[in-house]
Amino acid sequence: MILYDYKRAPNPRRVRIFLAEKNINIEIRNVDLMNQENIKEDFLKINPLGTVPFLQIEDGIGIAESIAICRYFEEKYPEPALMGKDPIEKAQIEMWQRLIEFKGIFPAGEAFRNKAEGFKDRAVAGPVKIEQIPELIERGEILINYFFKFINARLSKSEYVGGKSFSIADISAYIAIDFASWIKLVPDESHGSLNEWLEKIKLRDSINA
Ligand SMILES: N[C@@H](CCC(=O)N[C@@H](CS)C(=O)NCC(=O)O)C(=O)O
Repeated sequence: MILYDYKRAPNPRRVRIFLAEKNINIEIRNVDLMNQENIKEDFLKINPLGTVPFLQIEDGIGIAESIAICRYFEEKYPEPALMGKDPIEKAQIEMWQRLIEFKGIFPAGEAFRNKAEGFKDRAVAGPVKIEQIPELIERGEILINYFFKFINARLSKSEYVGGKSFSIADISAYIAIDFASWIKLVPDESHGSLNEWLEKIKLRDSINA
């Protein structure tokens, strides 16, 4: 089994943190996104989407999408549970996880990829050439500022994003906030609960995975 990865990219990091939390060690292979190795023929034969993370389980069986990869490991190694234990917990964690992707990770990606010089014709991940649209930078930034408020409000009522315990929703929220910092957006002191939570999350060993 091989996990295709790129150390500096946000989505593969979600999977590495998830694996570290569960103490799972697997072979990891670097795909050099900066040199566009992900859209060269060799990698497209492995994952036609041209994205990482990608988990190759065996010949002909592979999984793209960070959360689908995490789901596979959660099913195989249920402890510690990072995607909920009972129907309510599972649904709530999934709800928060999805909200974080839509309201945090996607806008951060949109603002970053439409802004960064190095992504001129790569505004969307993968093999299709897409030009940058400068207006999307502002839209992404507005949405991220709203995301900070949204998640701060949640954390003023809940110890962790998904509920009473650490979960995939915290991993995704941490990654969304880190990704936003790439375009210099950070939650200021008005987001007290969010900043307290951030300090707590940074203490976890897995976070440096
Ligand atoms: N929704 C996918 C997103 C995967 C994705 O966009 N990965 C980025 C790295 S964070 C990538 O592979 N980029 C390739 C590119 O820039 O062409 C997931 O959660 O895994």
